[in-house]
Amino acid sequence: MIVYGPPTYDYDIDLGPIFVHDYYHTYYTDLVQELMSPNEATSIGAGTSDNNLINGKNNFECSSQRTANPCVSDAGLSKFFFEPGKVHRLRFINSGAEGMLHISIDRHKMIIIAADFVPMIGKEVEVISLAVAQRMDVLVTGVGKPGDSYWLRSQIQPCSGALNPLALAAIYYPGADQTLAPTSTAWPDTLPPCLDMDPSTFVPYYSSTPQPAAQQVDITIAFIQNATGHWLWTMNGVSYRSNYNEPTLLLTKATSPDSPLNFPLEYNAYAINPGKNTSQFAVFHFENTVGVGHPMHLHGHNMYLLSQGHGTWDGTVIDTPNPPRRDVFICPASGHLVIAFHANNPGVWPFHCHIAWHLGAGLFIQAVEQSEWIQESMSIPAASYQQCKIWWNYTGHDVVHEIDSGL
Ligand SMILES: [Cu+2]
Repeated sequence: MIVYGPPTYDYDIDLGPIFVHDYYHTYYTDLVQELMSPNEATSIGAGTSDNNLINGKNNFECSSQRTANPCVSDAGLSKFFFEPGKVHRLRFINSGAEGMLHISIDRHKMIIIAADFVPMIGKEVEVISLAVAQRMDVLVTGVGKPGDSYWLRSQIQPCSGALNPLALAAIYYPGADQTLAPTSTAWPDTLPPCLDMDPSTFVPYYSSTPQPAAQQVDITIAFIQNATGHWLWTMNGVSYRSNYNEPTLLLTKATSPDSPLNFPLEYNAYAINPGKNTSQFAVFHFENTVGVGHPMHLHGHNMYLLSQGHGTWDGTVIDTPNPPRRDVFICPASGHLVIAFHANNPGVWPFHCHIAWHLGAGLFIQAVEQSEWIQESMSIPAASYQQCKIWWNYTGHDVVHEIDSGL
């Protein structure tokens, strides 16, 4: 789905969404069962992907399959078409499970104009970094001539195991022989692996600066073995586990505004109530004790980046107006992430790592934002209640097989 907002930069040709992602020939539930198992002592929750795709395609050598599945070798690559001298808009989406990507187009520079749908002041680069769940819109001028062809490259970063880390797609100019593979060479990739690009890359087009926060939540991320030896991710010592029968929003509604919110521990619920009429900004501060990074995604908001890097937070923040603002930032390996957000959107908002098996093994919290607003002035739509009733009825006579956190 493309949402057309007010245009910030002109372009000639919209090539539409381009899905880039790692790909596994094993089902999620089988992978997560294996990764959480007590036998996986050293996995830190990382699987090995079979392939890396661009708009659903990349060649694969079936003899390298680890499990016997129906398979066609060299099934083909995605193709894109550029016009000489025209400006093309490419809308990259990392819809993968784990792999962080570096993406580039041989001989063509890209101008970043949006990150996670937040319009940015145009920034020219040769390579972009895209973690799981991140999106980036770029403009590319057709510097080739008729008959030319070039590679579009998407490279899984070395923090993830990958049988085929490089995905290729072909870009053809008019008159090019589409039966021939391009022979172009890649830009040198000088971006550091498994990290967001430098914060100076992202200057939001519409300037906005967070006010001092009235509330700060500190969260420590860890990877532990529970009593049965299974591997779980924890946030402040608790691994998230969902209970579909008792939704957080309904529990919030059922609590009187005068009473404290009281959720089961495994809900990982944090009340965000920085005040209705005073400052309405809140801060989340993550310390990652594990040597693997996490693309942290907050629902319902664009976040302001305050600090991000290796090692523990020293308390300093990006103290410039209009800091980077988007909805996924990486919390680096053995590092920290500090973000601010405007707590003016009452609701129950997930804040989680977007790596599938980290989320599935509990790396998830819920921000219960402005609970008084929810209790006093929000109403639950009848259709939502109806869904709950159908679910309650179903679980009254059937057991739901749920081996992960439920997310
Ligand atoms: Cu993670």
